[in-house]
Amino acid sequence: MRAGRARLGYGRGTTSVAAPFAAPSEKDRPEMFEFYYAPETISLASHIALLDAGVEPRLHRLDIAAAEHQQGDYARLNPKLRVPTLVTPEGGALTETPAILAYLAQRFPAAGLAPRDPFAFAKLQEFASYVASTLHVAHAHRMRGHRWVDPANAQAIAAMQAKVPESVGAAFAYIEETYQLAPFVMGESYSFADPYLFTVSRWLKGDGVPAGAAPKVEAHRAMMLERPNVQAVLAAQAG
Ligand SMILES: N[C@@H](CCC(=O)N[C@@H](CS)C(=O)NCC(=O)O)C(=O)O
Repeated sequence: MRAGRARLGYGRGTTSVAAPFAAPSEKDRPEMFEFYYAPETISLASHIALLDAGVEPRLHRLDIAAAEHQQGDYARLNPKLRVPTLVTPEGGALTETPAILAYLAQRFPAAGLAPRDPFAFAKLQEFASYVASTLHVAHAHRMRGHRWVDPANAQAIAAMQAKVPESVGAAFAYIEETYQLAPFVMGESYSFADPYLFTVSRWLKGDGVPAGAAPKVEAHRAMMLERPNVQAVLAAQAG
């Protein structure tokens, strides 16, 4: 793990009634966010939203191929053994992309990452929930079939992989038909749906979805690539 200056898990006990010291007062808390990510994963969405919110987190890069997310302090911080994890100045670790995105939108309302109207906010959550629970899960069947069947069952693993172009393609077809994507997912206003869609749309080719199957999504990805925060995050994650 690079950049290991974080006190991993430092927030876990500070809010506990059993903590041996008083939690810092609101004004004394450091405005430092710690962000744990791995390149080319879903953590890209939260990373972009952090910059959109004006937050420059202390970054912690994890090497998934080396299983760094399954070991040591990180495994204690996020026992689900996944990325991303955001450790907040409030003192707690936050996981699950939709939760991180909604938190940033509410913590930094001036960034305009979500509408304030409750129904419009719920529609945004509807999009994020669909991406997390349907699209992302369909995508995971390509590389992570062992989550659902015995990895020794090569036939079952291959059958799950073979279904990915269709299941991921169907999820993108639903998004293509349902959302405005003109220019942003929800229409004229940028929201946290945009970095989220940008991130998963980078998987289209690898998941075997035929080129041209989702032209609005492809145009959205090209538009997002022009945004300085997207470029900055891609450069930071590549470096
Ligand atoms: N529901 C979680 C999913 C997180 C997730 O599955 N992340 C993947 C990377 S895209 C991961 O950490 N994979 C590591 C592994 O499966 O060992 C979210 O939306 O944040």
